[in-house]
Amino acid sequence: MRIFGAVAVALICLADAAPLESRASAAKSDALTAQGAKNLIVYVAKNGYPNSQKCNARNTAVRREWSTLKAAEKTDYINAVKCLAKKPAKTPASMAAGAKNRYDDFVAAHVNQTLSIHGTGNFLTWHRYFTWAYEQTLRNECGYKGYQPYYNWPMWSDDPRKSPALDGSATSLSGDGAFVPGRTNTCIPSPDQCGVSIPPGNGGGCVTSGPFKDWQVNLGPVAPVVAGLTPNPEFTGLGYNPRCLRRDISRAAASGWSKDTDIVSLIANSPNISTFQNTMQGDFASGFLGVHTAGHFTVGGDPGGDLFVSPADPYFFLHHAMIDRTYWTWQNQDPAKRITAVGGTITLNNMPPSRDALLTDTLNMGYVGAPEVTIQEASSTLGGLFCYVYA
Ligand SMILES: *[C@@H]1O[C@H](CO)[C@@H](O)[C@H](O)[C@H]1NC(C)=O
Ligand SMILES: *[C@@H]1O[C@H](CO)[C@@H](O)[C@H](O)[C@H]1NC(C)=O
Ligand SMILES: [Cu+2]
Repeated sequence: MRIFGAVAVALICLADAAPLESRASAAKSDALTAQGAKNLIVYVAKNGYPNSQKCNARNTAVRREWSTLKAAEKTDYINAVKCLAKKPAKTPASMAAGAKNRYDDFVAAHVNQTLSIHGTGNFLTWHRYFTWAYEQTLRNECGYKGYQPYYNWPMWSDDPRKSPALDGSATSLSGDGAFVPGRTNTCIPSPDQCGVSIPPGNGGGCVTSGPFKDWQVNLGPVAPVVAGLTPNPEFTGLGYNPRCLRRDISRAAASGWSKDTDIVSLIANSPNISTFQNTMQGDFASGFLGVHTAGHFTVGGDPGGDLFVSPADPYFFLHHAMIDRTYWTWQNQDPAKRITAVGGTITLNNMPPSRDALLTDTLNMGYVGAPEVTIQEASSTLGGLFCYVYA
C-alpha cells in the first residue's frame, strides 16, 4: 500500500475538516472523485507511474478544498498571491503595457490567447498547465509551501457567500462587491444573444473587505459584463487600465448549474471527451450555462465575468483547479481510455472551421515563464512536469 501513499491520503482527505452540511451537498460528486482515485491506484499499480524517477507516491502533491486548509495555510497562500503582484512583470511593456507585475504575466498570457484556448481541444490541458504554472510560481518565487487549493462548487452552490473562500473574512479571497442598485440582468453570451440571463446579486461594485480589498486589476476589460467601465486603451485589452476588483456573487449561477447533481451528470453522462468538455462549457443558445461559466459567474463582476481577463481575480485559480479536478475525476473513471483522450478543434466552438486538436499540439504560457509542453505531456497529472492528485 505504501507506494500508493499519496493517492490513499487523497482518499482519506475527502472526509476532511469541512463543515458536514457542505460536505454532504457534494457527496455524490465527491464519491466519483474517490472512485477515480481508486481507479488511478489500480492503473498505476499495473502500468507504473509515467515517470517514476520524477513523480512517485513519495512526492505526489495533494490539492485540497479551500475550507480544509488551516488558517495559517490560507494566510500563506494569500500572502504569496499578494507577493506575486509586488514582483516585476516578465512581460515586456512593448507586448502588454498593462502587465505591471508578475501576477499580470498570467493575466496577459490568458488575454492574449483567449480565442484559441476556449471551446477548443486544448481547453482542459491549457488551463491545467496554466493553473500548475501559477501554483509553481507561488511556490518558487513567493515562498508558498502548499499546493493549489480548489473551490468545490457544490459544497457552496446554495450560498457561495458562506464559503470560507468568499465570505470576506481575513482568511478568504475577499467576498462580494459593494451593492450597486438598479442593475439589469447579465446576458450570456452577449446582450444581443441572451441565451442565459442572470439576475443581479447583492454586489456589483468594488470588493470592500478581506485580503484583496485593495487588489488592483490592470488589464482589460475586453468582454465586460459590468456597465460603465473605462475601456482599455488598446483594443487587445493588453493596455494599462488600473481599477478595483468588482464582484457580484451569484446564487443564481451557482445553484442553477453547479449543484452536486450537475457535476455527477456531467461526469456520468459524458462517454467521450468531446461531450465532457462541451457540456462543461455550456450551450448558451439552449439556456444551459454549464459548470465552467457558472463557476466564473459565481463571482461575476469585473474581471470575473470577462472571458478574457477573468484570471485577474485571484478566485480564478481556485475555480480552475476545480475544473481540473472534475477533468481528473472524469479521466480516472476509465484511465486507460481517458487520460490521453483529445476532442475538439483549434478554434473557439470550431468557428471558423479548423482541424482537430492533436496530442502533439503545444501549450504556450506566454511570458509566464513555463516551457511549451504538448497536450500529451499535460494529459496526466502524474506525468510530464506534473505530480499531483486531488483530495
Ligand atoms: C461522443 O458521445 C456522444 C454522446 O454523448 C455521441 O453522440 C458522439 O457521437 C460521441 N463522439 C465520438 C467522437 O465518439
Ligand atoms: C501574444 O501571442 C503572440 C502570438 O502567439 C506572441 O507573439 C506574443 O508574444 C504574445 N503576447 C503576450 C503578451 O503574451
Ligand atoms: Cu480561460
